[in-house]
Amino acid sequence: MKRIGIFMIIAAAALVFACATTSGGAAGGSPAAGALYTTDFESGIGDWAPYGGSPTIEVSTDFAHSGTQSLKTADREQTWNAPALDITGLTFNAGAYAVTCWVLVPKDSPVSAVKMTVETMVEGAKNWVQIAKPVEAEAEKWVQITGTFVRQKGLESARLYVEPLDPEGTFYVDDVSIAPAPEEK
Ligand SMILES: [Ca+2]
Repeated sequence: MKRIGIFMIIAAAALVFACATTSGGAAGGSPAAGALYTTDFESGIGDWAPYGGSPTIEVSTDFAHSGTQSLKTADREQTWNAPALDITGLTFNAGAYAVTCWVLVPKDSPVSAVKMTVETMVEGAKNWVQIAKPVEAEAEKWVQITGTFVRQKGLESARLYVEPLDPEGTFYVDDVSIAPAPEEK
């Protein structure tokens, strides 16, 4: 009886320690509060798909900004051969959205700079809106890209993509976040 009591105390203490460790780790790496969408590509590719032609996109352990995985894009032939995410449903309400991601370019890649673009459809007309200025790439160093997407009236669809300025070259994306933002004046 006594032995069981001691065992239960040890088990309870271990459980408390495990919970404390887990919540502490999550708090340390959590994205901006109130984010509508985040991914760190640790659980897979999610809803990301190739944009424009057929670049290869896949979760990779070559480089990671968080955890051990990021999204690799290769086999590109045009600047817009990129990884894309349909954000039509995420930006349901009118307003502005802060979008951020991290990008890494490997040493042998010709990618010099990367920006973010949203393909929009408004009343049947397709448009391509640059939502983040190009950020210069540095070999094997993560750089952050930040921008603001303003949802227009009559928006029918929106697809976010991470777009290099160069038509060829492999690059990696990690830690994408979309959150409501005050409109830029
Ligand atoms: Ca990651």
